[in-house]
Amino acid sequence: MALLRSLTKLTVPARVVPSLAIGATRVYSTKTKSLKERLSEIIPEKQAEVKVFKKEYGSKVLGEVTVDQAYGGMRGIKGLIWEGSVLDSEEGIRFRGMTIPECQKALPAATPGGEPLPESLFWLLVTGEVPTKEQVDLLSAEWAARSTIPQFVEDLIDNCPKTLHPMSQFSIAVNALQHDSKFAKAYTQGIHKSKYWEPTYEDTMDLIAKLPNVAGRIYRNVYKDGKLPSIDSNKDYSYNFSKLLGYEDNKDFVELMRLYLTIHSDHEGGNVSAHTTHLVGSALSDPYLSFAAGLNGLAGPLHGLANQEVLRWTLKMKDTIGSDADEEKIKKYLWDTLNGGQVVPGFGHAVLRKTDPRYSAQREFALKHLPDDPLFGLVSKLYHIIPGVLTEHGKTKNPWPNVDAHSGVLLQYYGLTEQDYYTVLFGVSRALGVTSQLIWDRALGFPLERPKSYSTEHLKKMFGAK
Ligand code: CMX
Repeated sequence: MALLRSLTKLTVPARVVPSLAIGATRVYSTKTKSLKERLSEIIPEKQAEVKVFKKEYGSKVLGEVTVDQAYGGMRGIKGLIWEGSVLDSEEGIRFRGMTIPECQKALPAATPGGEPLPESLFWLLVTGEVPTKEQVDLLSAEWAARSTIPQFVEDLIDNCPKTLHPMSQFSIAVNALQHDSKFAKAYTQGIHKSKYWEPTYEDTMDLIAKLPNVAGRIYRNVYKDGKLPSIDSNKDYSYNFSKLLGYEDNKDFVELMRLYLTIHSDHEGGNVSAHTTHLVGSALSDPYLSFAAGLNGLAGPLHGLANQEVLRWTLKMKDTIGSDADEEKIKKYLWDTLNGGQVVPGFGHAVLRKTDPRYSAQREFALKHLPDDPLFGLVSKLYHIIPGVLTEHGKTKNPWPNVDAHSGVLLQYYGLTEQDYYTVLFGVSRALGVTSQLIWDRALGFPLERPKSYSTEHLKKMFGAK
């Protein structure tokens, strides 16, 4: 506690970025505070901004909804607010207005010119501001100080059978952490709704801080001897997570983890994990319950589980047709997958219509650190073959690779070959994005989410169909 108290006193200058939600460029005070202090200043400003915006533009129309969209997974329906990031179908993701390469340039890194620290991305997502290195260090120390998990959660994880999928174990453990939810406690004690964001923030900070210990424990139990080192309070989040996984001595792996945790964090609000977390949170379920629900969505093969499926599919292909198979053999293997009624994992996207910049960022990393890795060579070859085959197949609206097409090859290069575990890494990162929005959901007083549904019979009557 003494450490936390002294941390919140530190002050250093902050820089400025555009506030994307409403589109205005906002100049904030240069006097620096802790994240919570800074947030306490920004929230009333944002509340006022949204109030004025809604008053003037509240009745404007965002779009219409067709019957096809109602049957088609609500694709393209504009009905959500998400402050941290906006996805453009051609350009890809922007975090608070910044592209991935812009983040790589502007966000503080552990070493000059290195990958951004995910702590800095979290600060950006929550505040809309690029933090200084001192602010980021403050956050690293605060997360390390909050990282311990209760004994009963450790026991719960230890009692899971090794055969239970790591994502199921992850979800169980996050639900169990809810035992100490400050939001749930404050709600029971009758907290005023104007103050909801504060215990939400506290839960968010605790939750993120504890994830490496949860995820690390699952990894050590399922694949290793169950013994876990302790977190180093002088190190950053990614170093500590790498340490818990057993990779802290490989500085390139730690850098990969920094990049990985940064780019998988947020992808606007409509994807399954983000939308689920937001939806469950709208019932005032606390951040643990909300995020656990999001994790269950991330565990689906059309979403986050695709990262394990990609490596599995690629290695199976390699075993079946050989690592030096020519283009014709690869194409035949692809057609066999498609004709077997299966998807080619790692390709396609519900919104994107070009190569995912998160894929490109990982490809850049591979070109820098593992240019001669044979599996990277195969992944590069597939990048040139799969889009053509998917286009010829004629179904997918986007034949280009998504984030999941590249992460496995990087992880296996450094020895993290346990594919079933890959979605857990995605989940740790996704917490940064979805919980920063939960803070804003409560700060902006978003209500219970409740869209309207119809039965087919009702729709048919509505349009006079037979
Ligand atoms: N391989 C084969 N068929 C594909 C395909 C792929 N990679 N991507 C899309 N299609 C098919 C769809 O299954 C659909 O077929 P039906 O008409 O028979 O139902 C058709 O093409 C149209 O789909 P779409 O509108 O282009 O794509 P959706 O928005 O419905 O789905 C996604 C998007 C990601 C689920 C889909 O592209 C897919 O299944 N990709 C493979 C799995 C994957 O990589 N998921 C990870 C996405 C990123 C993430 O969330 O982590």
